[in-house]
Parts: sequence; structure tokens; C-alpha cells
Amino acid sequence: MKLFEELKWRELIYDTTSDEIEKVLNEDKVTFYLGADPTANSLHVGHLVVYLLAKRLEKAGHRPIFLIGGATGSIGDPKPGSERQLLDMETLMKNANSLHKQVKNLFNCEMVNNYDWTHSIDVLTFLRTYGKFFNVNYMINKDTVKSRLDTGISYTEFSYQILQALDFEHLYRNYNCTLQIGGQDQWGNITGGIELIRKMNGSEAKAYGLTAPLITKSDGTKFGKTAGGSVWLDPELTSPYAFYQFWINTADGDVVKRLKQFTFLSKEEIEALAESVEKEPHLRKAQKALAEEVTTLVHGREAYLQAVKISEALFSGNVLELSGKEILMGFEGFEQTELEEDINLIDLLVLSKAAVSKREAREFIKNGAVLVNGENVRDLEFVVTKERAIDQKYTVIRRGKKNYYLIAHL
Ligand code: 383
Repeated sequence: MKLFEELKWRELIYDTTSDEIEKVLNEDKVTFYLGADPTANSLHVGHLVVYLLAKRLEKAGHRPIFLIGGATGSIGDPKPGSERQLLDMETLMKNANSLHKQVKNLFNCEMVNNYDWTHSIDVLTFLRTYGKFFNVNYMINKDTVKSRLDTGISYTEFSYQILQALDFEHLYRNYNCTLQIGGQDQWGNITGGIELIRKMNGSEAKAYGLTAPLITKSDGTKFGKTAGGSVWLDPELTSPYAFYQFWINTADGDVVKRLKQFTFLSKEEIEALAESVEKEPHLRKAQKALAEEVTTLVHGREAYLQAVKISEALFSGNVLELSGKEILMGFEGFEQTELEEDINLIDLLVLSKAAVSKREAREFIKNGAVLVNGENVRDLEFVVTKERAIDQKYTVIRRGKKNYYLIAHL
């Protein structure tokens, strides 16, 4: 399958600025770029599909440039609804550093920062040299601006598209970069750049844009969010275990599309997994493959294996196999019951809300429904001690098949 056809099959193309792009991507080697603003200190899974698209182009022999928006980030791409809070320069620099590291981890590419060519443009040059190329009628018709005309948009955010257009023109001239990719929300900014390239370099100048679709879920809820918030790529913000769980929990109706868009598995491999979703959905082979591929890609093999280990231990109840750190990862977002002293199991079941009353707690224990650190306890006198805790820190209570309670010994 040729590259363009593959991208279409993977549902990675939302729009292109010209049909020529198919030939260019299949037959030439181009330099392309993708930009991100350092408005947060980590990328999240919502960003990932475009980065993986960049990786696919790179694997096919095209040359990627990754642009960090030190300048654009200090303005903020207008978003629907309301004006953004300006970030201070120190935060922007810190975020830019984290972003840099994350992207370097994902793929090998040249990095540029638009602060380098933007910060020294003085206001008269901006207005006289660049401003003249932009038509306000055209600018206010871009979706991002149009959606804000009622609620209001500052001149600062209105100017954002000019800065992004300058970037494309700068990279076109200095790096022979002829393609910009981004999510579908970037359409207006990308086409603005192409217009500017043509105005400054002649109408024959060849420059293209390609956008990837927004990832949607079949149940209509937003992709990339869980009860715990956004799913970040930074392991300090979302542990590899929680990351793995996010992908494992993909609905049957979404999983094949995710495999196409988020993994490098071949068409044949994905088709076999699609068949498995049809014929033996209970095995969840497609979800397991998806979680394995994406977790390994973002966090590495070891973190993936650890996530599987935590999942299996929590599923079987054998929590003694886990270290304190792994327990914490497995229970991220869970309420913890803190204990200053050793305590009778009956009291602990009530305290941790595993049982509503002491009477119920006794019933649970007598019926063999309670595991303490993986061990079935039927002794009504059993005392939970710090000494027997995992790493002398955590006791894990399981009631029934699925209900877990985390106890932290202080
Ligand atoms: C800035 C200067 C450029 C080129 C791009 C930019 C950033 C761009 C933007 N991108 C988003 C971001 O930074 O705001 N104006 O969070 C997101 N991207 C990518 C993709 C996406 C977009 O980083 O659709 C999702 O991830 O394009 O929202 O010269």
C-alpha cells in the first residue's frame, strides 16, 4: 500500500489543501513541520495522533521538523468560548523544556522554536512588512476567530494566525519545508501560512497542508479524559499503569479505529484483531494489543510490563507480588484510609467503608469474602498491622471479586 492510501485507510486524513499532496507524499521526499505551544507541561493522548502521523511520514522517508511555539504560546491560539489567560515567560520556558523532552522521546526530528525569529520583529516591521499581506475580512472568517466574534476576542489572540503564518513562511524559505501538518483545528492557521508563502514567494510556490481528524468516541463523550482528568504522556502526571488502563478500557466499537490511528501494526494484523472483536470479544485481544503498542511506544517496554503485572495482580488478588510503588500506581485516584495504629479487621472494614456496619463486616469475614494483602482471612480477631504491610506501608483489602480498599500505615 502506498503511503497516502495507507493514511486514508488509517483514517488519518481529515483534509488536504491540494490533491497534489498524494503524489508528493508517495513520490517525493519532503520536509514537513508540526507545531505545539508550550501552554501545558505535558502532551496528552489527544495530541498523540498527530505526532504519530508525523512519525509515519518520517518512517516513509520524509523529514520532520518539530516547532515549539515559544512565541505563539505567549499569545495563545484562540479557543472557542473565551480568551486565554496569558502565561508568564518562566512557565512557558519550563513547559517548552518538558515538551522538548517528550517529543525527543517519541521521534527523531529537528527542533526549532518560533521565539527565535519572532521576538525581534519590531511593531513597525510587523505592521508594514507582514500586516500588509493579511486581509482582515479573510482573517475574521477563520473558524477560530468567527466563533469568538460574539463573545469577543482581543487583538492579541486575533493576531495569532499571523504568527503561525510567519512560521510556515520562515521554514519554507530557510528549511525548504513545504508541508505543515496538524489537527483539524489547525486548518485556518495552516492555510494562512500557505497564502503568505505564495504572496511573498510567488503564486507558483509549492506548499501544502494536511490535517488529521479530531478523535471521537462512539458514545459521544470526549476522547482522552477519564474520571481522573486528562490522560497525559508524562509518567509523573499519568502513571504508565493508568495510561495502560485507559487504552485497555477502549470500547469494542472504537478499538479497531484506535489500532489504525495509534499503532504501527500492519493492515493484516489489525484485520485479524478486528475479526477477534467480532468473534470473541470477551478475549479483548484488540484492546490488549492496543494498550501494549501505545504504552510501549510512549513509556517503553519495561513500563508496559509493569503495567501488565499490576493489572494481573489486582485482577487475581495476588497483591503481595507488588512493591509499594506499584501498589500506589495501581490505586491512583482511589481514596486511601490512613492508619496511625494497628487495628482490628472488623473495625478497619467499617473505617474504610468496605462494610456499612460491624455486623456486615463480620458476615463478610465469615463468608470468606475478605482478602488482606491477597490472603483470605476468616478469623474475626484478625489484626491489621503495619509490620505485615507491604513495604511496611500499604495494606490492600479486597472484598468480593472487585472491591478494593487501600490502607496506608502512617
Ligand atoms: C504554533 C505555531 C506554529 C504551528 C503550530 C503551532 C501550535 C498550534 C496549536 N496546536 C495545538 C497545541 O499546541 O495550538 N497553533 O496544543 C495542538 N497541536 C497538535 C495538533 C492539534 C492541536 O499540538 O490538533 C492537537 O495536537 O495540531 O490542537 O507555527
